[in-house]
Amino acid sequence: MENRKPADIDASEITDKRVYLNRRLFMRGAALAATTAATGLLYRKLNPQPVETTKREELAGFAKPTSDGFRANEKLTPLADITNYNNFYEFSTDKGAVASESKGFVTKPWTVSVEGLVNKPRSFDLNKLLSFPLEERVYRLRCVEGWSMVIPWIGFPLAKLLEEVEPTEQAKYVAFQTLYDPKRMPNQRTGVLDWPYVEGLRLDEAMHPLTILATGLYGEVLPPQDGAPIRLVVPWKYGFKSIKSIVKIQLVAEEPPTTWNIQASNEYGFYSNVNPEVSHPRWSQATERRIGEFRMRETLMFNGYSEQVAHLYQGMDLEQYF
Ligand SMILES: Nc1nc2c(c(=O)[nH]1)N[C@H]1C(S)=C(S)[C@@H](COP(=O)(O)O)O[C@H]1N2
Ligand SMILES: [Mo]
Repeated sequence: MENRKPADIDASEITDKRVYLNRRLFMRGAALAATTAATGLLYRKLNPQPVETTKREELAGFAKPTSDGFRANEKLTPLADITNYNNFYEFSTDKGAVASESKGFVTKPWTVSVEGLVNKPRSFDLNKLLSFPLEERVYRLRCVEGWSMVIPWIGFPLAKLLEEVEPTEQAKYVAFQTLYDPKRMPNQRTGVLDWPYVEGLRLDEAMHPLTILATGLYGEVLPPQDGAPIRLVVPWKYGFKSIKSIVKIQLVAEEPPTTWNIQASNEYGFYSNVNPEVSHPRWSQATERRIGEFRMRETLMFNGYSEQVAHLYQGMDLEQYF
């Protein structure tokens, strides 16, 4: 694939591989595929005004930070690590085995039903979801177990989807649900968690511009192990809030139940904001190890997104609401 000219790439192949990405991102993918100067020139001739200017190499080393927090100024975690060190209990509790256990996970057809306290409840076909304008966001992901990654997600703000269904005045929280289908998610045959996996956000957290629904990463469609075809990403919260393979989103009036809180309520609270000052009962949350590094890093309040999100929790006791 890398050595072929864009003209050699079969149209159906492109549709299949890139169907999740909007034109802007697809163009960048095509540009990256053109490795020689000659094909690069041909590409530029055929496409005189490419909008996307970020090259993968730039992203990997020198992603410039943005004041809105959309782009972290840190080296990206290699794709191989992002796709081979996963938490996704529906497939395996072994982080190294999720990739192989989820291989071939069928995500077509797929619908996400958005319902509850809304004026316009609606089922969104995956194609409709993929037609939302996609953006690339480089976010830190901090797992509650103490490791972290820096991931170039592709997705759209959750707020865009919620605006379409018009939450009513009564809606105060958003509840999310993963697919329940033990035939396709074999580890759901075990009782390791209460299925389906569920998560929740307060409505203002859900509407925050940093909160996205991701459909891709590293310029490619989201691989099964990372939550295909659509998963939540809330960069200032511990990784487990980022629920994968979502099929249902409900607007509700009361704080909804969440999987890890059901599992161990003294260890995992509803908010689960990254907070180096509040320890997990069995370990400190003050430091983390970036995957691929050996040294420990200091964990930052709200995972480094204080400037953007601290106001959401003003006046709240974060030890009580952990
Ligand atoms: N449905 C579902 N979503 C899930 C999980 C899971 O087991 N099931 N694990 C969570 C945890 S604990 C983390 S740290 C992140 C990991 O995301 P990643 O594998 O893409 O890095 O996914 C979260 N989302
Ligand atoms: Mo996690």
